[in-house]
This record gives sequence, C-alpha cells and structure tokens, in this order.
Amino acid sequence: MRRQAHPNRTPTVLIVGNPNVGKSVLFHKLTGRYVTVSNYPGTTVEVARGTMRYRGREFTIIDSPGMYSLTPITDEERVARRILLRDRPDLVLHVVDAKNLARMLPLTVQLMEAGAPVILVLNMMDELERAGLSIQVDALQQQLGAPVAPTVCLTGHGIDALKELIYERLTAADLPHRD
Ligand SMILES: Nc1nc2c(ncn2[C@@H]2O[C@H](COP(=O)(O)OP(=O)(O)O)[C@@H](O)[C@H]2O)c(=O)[nH]1
Ligand SMILES: [Mg+2]
Repeated sequence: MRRQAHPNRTPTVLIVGNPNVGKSVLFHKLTGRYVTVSNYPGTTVEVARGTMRYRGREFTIIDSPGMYSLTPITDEERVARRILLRDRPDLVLHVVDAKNLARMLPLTVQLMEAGAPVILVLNMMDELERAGLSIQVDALQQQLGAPVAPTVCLTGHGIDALKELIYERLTAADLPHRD
C-alpha cells in the first residue's frame, strides 16, 4: 500500500549491517556534528541519531548496532530488528564489506523480503581493489532490484553519490511506505 508522505515529517534512514563493516564511519560522514546517543527504550543498547542536511532538506540518520541476520540472538540484534520492523525507517542502508559480498548478500535479501526499501552500500572498495578484485555494480543492481552504492567511507569516496541517492529516494512526491 502506498500513502502520501507527510510533508513536514523528517524522513528516517537506518544504517544496518554486520559489525565492523564501517557503519559508524558512514554515520559520521553523513551526519557530521548533529548527533545524539541514547539507549534504545527498555534496553542498554546505545543507538546514535543524527541529522543529514542535503540540498536544503533534513534526514534523520540512525546508526544501528551490528546484526548478522533478522533472526536475533544478541540484544544488539534484537534492537536492530526492532528499529527495522517496528519503527519502520523510510530507507535502509545495508552496509557490507565489499570483499565479503557473497557472505553478506543474504542479509540484503532478507531485508528486502521483510519489505524494507534498501540501498546496498558496498563499503571498503579500497580493500577490494587492493586485493585485485572488482564488482560489476550495474549488474548487481539489476539482479538485486535495489540501488547499489560503492564507497570508501574512510576517505569519503562515494559519499556524495550516496547522499544524492538518499535524497532522490526520499524526496519523491509519493514515498513508498510499508503498511
Ligand atoms: N579500509 C577501509 N576501512 C574502513 C572503511 N570504512 C571503515 N573502515 C574501518 O573499519 C573499521 C570498522 O568501522 P566502524 O565504522 O566502527 O564499523 P561498524 O562496526 O560497522 O560501525 C574501522 O577501523 C574503520 O576505520 C573503508 O571504506 N575502507
Ligand atoms: Mg558501529
């Protein structure tokens, strides 16, 4: 079901992915200094929220704790799942280590099957290239049916293109929502 986005509501973007793939570095690149950290209600798990400003618009970015799958084992995974399925962000950035794409892609598919609007962020492209490997981004994008954004969050490479993609996805007149 689709409904009209509330014009005054700030769209929310949730960052998810395995531990150690660069989620927090990405979070800080997107938000800069507008950040608050608080425990997720009823838990001791810390969640950071920040504001991304781009082309005169504001977007709330949420840095979730790491998760390996949508079937939670740890408290962190339970919180990530709750933010994803209960708080229902407008957009999900699934951050993966590009070197380990094959191992991480199943979570992308799980997220999409759960109805989340996903952008796949291929981070650590520097290490992939250093290993003499490459990924055919266009082919991956087509097969997956979701946008794919290659990044090196450490240097900021690809961040502007990702911001543009987030902007394009979330400022369309008619936002897709899951009901
Ligand atoms: N080589 C490389 N290292 C990165 C990149 N992005 C993040 N890192 C490093 O990866 C480690 C984990 O990053 P972090 O943001 O804490 O991961 P998180 O656990 O997913 O939040 C840190 O040491 C970062 O400096 C990248 O694009 N290239
Ligand atoms: Mg982190």
